[in-house]
Amino acid sequence: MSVHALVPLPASVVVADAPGLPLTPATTVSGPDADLLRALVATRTGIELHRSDAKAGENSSEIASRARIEGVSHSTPAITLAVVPGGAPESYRIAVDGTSAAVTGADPAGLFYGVHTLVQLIRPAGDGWEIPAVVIDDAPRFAYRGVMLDVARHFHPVATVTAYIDRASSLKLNHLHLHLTDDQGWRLQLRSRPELTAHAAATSVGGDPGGFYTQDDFREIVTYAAAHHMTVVPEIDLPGHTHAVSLAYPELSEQPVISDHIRDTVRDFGGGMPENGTAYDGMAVGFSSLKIHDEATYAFLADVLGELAELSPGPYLHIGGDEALGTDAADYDTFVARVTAMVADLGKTPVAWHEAGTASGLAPGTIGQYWGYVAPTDGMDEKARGFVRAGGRLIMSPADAIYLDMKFDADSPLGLTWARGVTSAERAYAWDPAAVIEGVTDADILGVEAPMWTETVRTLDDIDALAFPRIGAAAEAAWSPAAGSNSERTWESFRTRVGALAPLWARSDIRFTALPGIDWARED
Ligand code: TNX
Repeated sequence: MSVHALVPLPASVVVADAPGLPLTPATTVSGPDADLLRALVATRTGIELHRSDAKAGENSSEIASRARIEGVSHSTPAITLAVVPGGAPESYRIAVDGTSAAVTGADPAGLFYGVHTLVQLIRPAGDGWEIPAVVIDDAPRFAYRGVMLDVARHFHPVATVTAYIDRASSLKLNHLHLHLTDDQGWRLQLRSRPELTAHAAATSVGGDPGGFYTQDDFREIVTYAAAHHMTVVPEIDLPGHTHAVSLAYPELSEQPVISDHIRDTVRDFGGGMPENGTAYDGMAVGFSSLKIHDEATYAFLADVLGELAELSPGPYLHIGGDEALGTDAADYDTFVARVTAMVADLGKTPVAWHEAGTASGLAPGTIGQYWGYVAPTDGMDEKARGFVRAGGRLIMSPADAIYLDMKFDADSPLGLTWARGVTSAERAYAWDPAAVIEGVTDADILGVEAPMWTETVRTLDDIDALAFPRIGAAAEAAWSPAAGSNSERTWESFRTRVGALAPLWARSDIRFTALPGIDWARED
């Protein structure tokens, strides 16, 4: 038997030629995350597992061994969950036989991932359900495994963000990068600068409604993410992508720089020309810039970044830096040096898009996010290497592979095509993070992130349609052993494994797109 519906592929799977564990209402579950597992099993199968409670004073490994013994001696199928410290961070082990399943995580995140793997293993057996007999040992390749959601081009309410956290965390992704500001809107309420959301949050692309997160909303997202072992990485995109700031603070903004690209975008996608002080609802990029030589800009950023650092418990603050086409190159360098230093002084690690890698004076240790192609063009690889030279590492987000906002089908109204046209599931899969930039190996790579820009994306259904199944390829690039190191780490295997997740996704209300090339499983 193959490794069934496992995505991302675990480091080691040994399938036994033996009966699996029957899943019935009599099957018991104990230990931390028992309620999570019960909820997921109910979604997948409709079965309400029986919770066997801990005895007074028992620790988790005592519960595990007692339940194992009880499970064997009574032949009552038993699932035990436990945290047993000692292994690699986020690692877990699953051992399933005909009477018991034990999931042990090296830490709470590892246990959480083990539970999700166990749920992926569930399959129909006769009239019921079972978990096949298997031993899995698993640990991540990269520490940073992310998704990005652009809440600026279209605002997405808290409920959409938490639903995306559910989805991403179930695939072992552990960072949620929120692109909180752009030309079209400022989406985070700040006490120090209330004018931002008062004047610059009302609309989205295409004249659609806008919105913003109150501080409580933002804290709710951070807390929900943490409960799913995800860290929020907030981004304030600077010094370009800042037209919205001109609605609240016109004195901080340069006049828009109108290039041929802007004229072409208006011709192809509609929308008006950007005009300072007026909400921008088009899709052009690269026309706006903050004033680089005005101290008021840095007073503004001290407030914004300072408050964001307070609100955000995670180690990273993303300062954007992409497509600052309206900012002179020398000014851009000055700005990047100054703002990455501000972030470092706040005790956070700055993250920036790869353009910033060329800036002399980049704060040491700044993380770069590469968004060029799998085969780099236009010196984007050299820009990315600048971060490594400055003592930082890279987050790999190759646009022609894992930009989830690229079209999956030329005829769908969803998505864009600038990154080498339609991105098939196979193209999303067939790349390796350490084979993109010459000289950049696993040690230089912090991880992998799949961005979702939302120019064309209005709803959770739109997000699902674009993200699924290609997000599975991104998760595998981030978590699984490198391509070539495992016989199942191939497109041929992935297309079967990811297709086998269709029933789980359907029952979880994930509106995935049944892309061609994948063996979609049916369960009637
Ligand atoms: C490029 S990738 C952008 C975004 C757009 C995106 C659309 C990057 C750092 N910037 O401003 O939304 O393309 O795919």
